[in-house]
Amino acid sequence: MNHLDPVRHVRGESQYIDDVPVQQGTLHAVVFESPLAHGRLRAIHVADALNAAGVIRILTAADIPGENQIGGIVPDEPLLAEGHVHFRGQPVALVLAETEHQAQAALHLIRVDIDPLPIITDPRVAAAQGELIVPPRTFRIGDSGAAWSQCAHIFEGEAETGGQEHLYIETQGAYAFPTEMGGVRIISSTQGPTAVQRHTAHVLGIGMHQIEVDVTRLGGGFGGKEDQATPWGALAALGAFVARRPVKLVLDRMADMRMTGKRHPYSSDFRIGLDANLRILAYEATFYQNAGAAADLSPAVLERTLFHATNTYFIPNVTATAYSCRTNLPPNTAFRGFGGPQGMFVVEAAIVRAAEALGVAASEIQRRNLLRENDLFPYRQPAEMCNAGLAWDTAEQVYDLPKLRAEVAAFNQQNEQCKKGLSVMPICFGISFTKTAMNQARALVHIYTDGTVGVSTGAVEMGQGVNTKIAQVAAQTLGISPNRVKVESTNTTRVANTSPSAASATADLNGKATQLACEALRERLLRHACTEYTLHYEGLDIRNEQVLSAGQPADTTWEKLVSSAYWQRVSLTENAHYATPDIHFDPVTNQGYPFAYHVYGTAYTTVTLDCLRGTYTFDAVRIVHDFGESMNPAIDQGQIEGGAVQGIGWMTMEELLYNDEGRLLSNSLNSYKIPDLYSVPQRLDVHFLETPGHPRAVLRSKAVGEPPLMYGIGAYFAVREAIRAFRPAHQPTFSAPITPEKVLLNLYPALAPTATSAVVVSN
Ligand code: LUZ
Ligand code: MOS
Repeated sequence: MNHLDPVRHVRGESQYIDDVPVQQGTLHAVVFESPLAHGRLRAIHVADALNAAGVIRILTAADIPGENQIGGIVPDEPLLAEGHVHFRGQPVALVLAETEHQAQAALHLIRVDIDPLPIITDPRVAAAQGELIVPPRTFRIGDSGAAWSQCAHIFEGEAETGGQEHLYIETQGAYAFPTEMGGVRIISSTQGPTAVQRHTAHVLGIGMHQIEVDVTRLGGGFGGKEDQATPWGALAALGAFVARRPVKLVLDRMADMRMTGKRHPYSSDFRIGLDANLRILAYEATFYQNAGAAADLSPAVLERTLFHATNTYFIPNVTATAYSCRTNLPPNTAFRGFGGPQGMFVVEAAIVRAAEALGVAASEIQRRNLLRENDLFPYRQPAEMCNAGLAWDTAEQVYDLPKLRAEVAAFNQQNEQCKKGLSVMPICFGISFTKTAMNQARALVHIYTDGTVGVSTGAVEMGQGVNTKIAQVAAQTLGISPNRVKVESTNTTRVANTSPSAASATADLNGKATQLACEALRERLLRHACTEYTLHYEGLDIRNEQVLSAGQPADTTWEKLVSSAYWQRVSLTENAHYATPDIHFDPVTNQGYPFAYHVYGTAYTTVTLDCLRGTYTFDAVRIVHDFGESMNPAIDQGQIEGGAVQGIGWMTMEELLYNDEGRLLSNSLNSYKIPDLYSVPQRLDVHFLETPGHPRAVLRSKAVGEPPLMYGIGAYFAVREAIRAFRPAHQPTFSAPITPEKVLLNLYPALAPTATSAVVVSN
């Protein structure tokens, strides 16, 4: 089945927030941002701006009727700054005007008095000063301290990964409408409609039942709208609540880049110990997460870093500790992989450090330490239905690793100015929200009297194709054509208390709920058929909209059956609840069984490096991926391709830069480079690993959202290999992204800037 949306997308018919017809009386909102990264907020002067043409109101923290608080895990984030400012771009005031242009013009007339305070942008500096968001966490198995004495080889080092801008094509935004009895209806570009509802109710000081949030689709989310759609929804709602007029708030691209958080940069230390046979005996890692100025989702991201600290390897003695460090940057947030990629980069760096020092291929160490069936992760869940070895072996066979290696070696022999590099990147990713309670979903299914079907769930469509999958589940379970099924907007009034569409788990959770609802309806209709047409329940079925009795067409069709059920007053509506079975996790002991299952895979990345210019081209990324029994291979392959390229961008060209004043320098697409047609791999192969899938995955079709991003980590190590082909004795520091500039500095260290030639960036 094709993805339902792309035809509408390319025709421009799909509706995003900015396409919603503007209602008469709508006010346009823009946000006044803190011009400083840290300080005491003494006064906000709005009188001049209030006199500007078209300006209706300017709202500050003092206008908030409820509590000025939108923190999720930790209540440390005001909706509008009060008393202090903690990052540049922090919302301070909301201007409401008749037109967006008038609102923008008024921004320049607002002045604030701020007494500057010291600014921290570096997570290690924050940790040294005790600026932690939550107490540090440690995952431990075995006794790494005692294991060092048994190691034949021990290596240590540091590894850094940068942030990443989500760059969803649709920027953040919301459109809020006052409703009767003091409520608000919000159209929001959010992955988490319930989060917008809950926080808005809290800010307005009213019940959640007074707030309705509706989401048709997003133009991309990638984690950036899991928590951080909330401020814009709440601000628009605040405007609508106070002014009693509709309020539209859509960030322009540069405002979005300045004001919103991104993937967390990490700075980490590692120590790895191996025996004489290259088995990893011990691993210690310390992670410093740059959380930004408020907790947001950082503690959960930090936890997932620890869950994935050993990637797809079995290591018997592990101590991994993580610090969530408060800095004066916008609060960093969920981004595809959710801390997992940052943890996996460090263990891969440790393996590469060992391999380079020992003069063996990194893949030799990787292969010998792959997880096997029932090996324990440091959090004590066993690797069950473990496909790590199968994915590795299949890649070797399908893509002929020895031949690829020989080609790279031959090329490097024959070329001096260009060098090739090849990396192997095996991955393992746990599927479920690590907070067990979030692994629940509901589906509300209506069958209409003409036999068409409406399905509502908590799943948000953001391009990933979840609506198509839900329509498939409903159609397959009911025995009807997907053309009869409509997946409705995600709406908090129809389906309540939803988890965000996140953690790769959306299709599993909402698809399973849809399946349960449709199974109940199907059974009810078949029971009705028994009495209505005097048939035996055993052997009754619906296939292709035909009722079958013991395999033979009965004298009724789907349409007739539905209609007769209605006239016999049989309910054609079902609401089902699904909660992932078997999972649990204790955040005190850091042990349990947190994941429904794991997804595995292996990627080979080949790069050609121009050693004169420092530029590189990815020749090929060759992937073997564990889809289970894919229910939609076209959508799933698209997720793998997109994820891999997004990961390559993070590891190579996407360089997020803040200066010491906490000002974003890479603040537009002029200065922040993402993969385009010219920089994607020339060839991207995806091989479907043949496995029976997993019973906790919807229709045994495994989650595909986040795991492929981590194939992109291979891009970093492929470029590093190519650098070392040019300068064999050189061991670059582990610092991603490995931009062409960093490549050049590694190829020609004499080019490195001295203190006196430091780059000056003007305002
Ligand atoms: N969001 C969340 C996530 O709240 N919990 C998670 O475990 C998670 N994992 C991946 C992506 N988003
Ligand atoms: Mo996400 S990083 O699954 O919102």
